[in-house]
Amino acid sequence: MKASDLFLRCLEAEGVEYIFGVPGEENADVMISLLDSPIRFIICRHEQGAAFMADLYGRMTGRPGVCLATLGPGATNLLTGVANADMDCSPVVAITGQGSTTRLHKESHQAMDVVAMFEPVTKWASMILQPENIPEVVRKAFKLAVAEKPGATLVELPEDIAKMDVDDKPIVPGLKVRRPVPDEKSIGAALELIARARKPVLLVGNGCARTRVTAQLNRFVEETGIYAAMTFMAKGVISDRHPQSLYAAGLGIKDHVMSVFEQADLVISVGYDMVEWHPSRWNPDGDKTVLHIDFTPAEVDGAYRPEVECVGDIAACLWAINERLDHQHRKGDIAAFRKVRDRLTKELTEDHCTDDGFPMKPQRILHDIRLELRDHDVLISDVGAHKMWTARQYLTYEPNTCIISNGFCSMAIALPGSIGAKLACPERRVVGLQGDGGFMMNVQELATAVQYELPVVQVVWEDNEYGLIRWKQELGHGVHSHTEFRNPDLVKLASAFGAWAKRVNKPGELRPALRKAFSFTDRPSVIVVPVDYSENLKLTKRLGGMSAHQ
Ligand SMILES: Cc1ncc(C[n+]2csc(CCOP(=O)(O)OP(=O)(O)O)c2C)c(N)n1
Repeated sequence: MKASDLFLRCLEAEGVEYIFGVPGEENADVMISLLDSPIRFIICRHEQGAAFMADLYGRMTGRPGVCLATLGPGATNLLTGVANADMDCSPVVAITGQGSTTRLHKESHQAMDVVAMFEPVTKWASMILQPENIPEVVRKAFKLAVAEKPGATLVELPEDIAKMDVDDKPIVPGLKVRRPVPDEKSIGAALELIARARKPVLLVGNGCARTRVTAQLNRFVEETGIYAAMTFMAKGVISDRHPQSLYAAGLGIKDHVMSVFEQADLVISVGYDMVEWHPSRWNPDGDKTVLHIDFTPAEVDGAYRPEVECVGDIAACLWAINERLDHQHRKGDIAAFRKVRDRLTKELTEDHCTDDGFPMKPQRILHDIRLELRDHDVLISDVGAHKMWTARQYLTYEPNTCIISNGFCSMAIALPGSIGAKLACPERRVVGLQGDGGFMMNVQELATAVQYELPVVQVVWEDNEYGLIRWKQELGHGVHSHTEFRNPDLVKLASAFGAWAKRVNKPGELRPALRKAFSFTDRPSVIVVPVDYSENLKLTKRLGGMSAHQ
């Protein structure tokens, strides 16, 4: 058979349902081979959009999302989305074309070293040099993409290799590889630390959302009475309804939850990636006792010096700890932490949540969206001031239902990401929430949602500005510079794509607009909501300062 046919058979053996991409000349053989494959190709309008779709598909399913681009400019366009998936630990396999191997040693049209370009933003990147290597390269790319910690891989298929004849078969993935369990002694040491602690707190990270360790974590929380703060990417791992949830941590603002970390004599980090919230934020003197529970050993950092590391499958670590809990580990009610929870609960459920002012307050917008989404529906935040509000304010009850890209933090993920999430979970409502800056950055993918009749709902916070940048400049410098822009009429723009679009003109219109948007089964919607960002500085003033890195 032709090498490109074998390539497709290998993707099919991996269970690939969709490839998101933009084809080029150098992918022609793969594209023609697709005609005889059950895999559905989602034609995107920009490779970055394709990578974000694959990112969200991967995050929602736990199976690699697949994106495709051509060589040179197609590959560079793909890069941002692939880097985003890698830093957020979403499994993604990126496929790029390449010129013939006979011309790669010299100056040649569009040919650049794509593998080298992707090496810093993937776990593994490789060119297929022989058609006989296809089964191994594809299997390895998929295996590494899902292995803890998951991330992105790249497979490059040069056009002359894709055309060759080959007689081979895919390597079919074997049974699921069980993850290693932690060392017994480390569990004993962890139990001792917990027994000694008077005010321990859990810091729950991204690793808990993707492995669904919720059952063991909830059991631990129940049996010990320990309170839990979630990073942005772990929102919902312990439900915000749980009386021991301290909601989200990591805002960079001195939010109330910080006082818990100040008082804690033991921080139990579980599946925590420091890319989300640097330990110097919650451990400025580097002297806190830390218990590290994760798939991998702790990163070396002056502010993160775990006394004990339990390394292995997170659920297995927690199970092993849970099985040996006794009265020494039961902390009773830590009154100071309960007060923080009570204060946050009041603030997050009452302050401005029903405010009638217009433009709408961020708190009211998120409150209204929450009322229209069921527990398992999905909200995907973009990156900007709205992300800070979403992280703090959007109460989350199940893992992976409030998706906040918090590693690479690229703008413009929400719209394409919602397409990937909807294809992965067609039965759920999917909302992409973004600023007007992020919306305009990948607005072209609205055409993709229209073409594939996907009822994804975009909520666009309109302030005619890069709001977060203004917020931070004003905090750091007392003034702002070059943050304002002029938008087109976003409703007309969205309508021109074929989406249902509506501008909210008073607060009471948002919920009916959302309901109308959810009533469509075959059409995307865009709801433009003017937002009152004077709340930004008010929030930081109330809480006291903001960090530089978010
Ligand atoms: C691709 C990319 N470019 C630039 C940035 C830096 N950045 C972070 S937030 C932001 C402003 C976002 O503005 P907007 O989308 O309108 O959202 P808002 O802050 O107003 O809610 C910028 C420019 C980024 N994170 N990603």
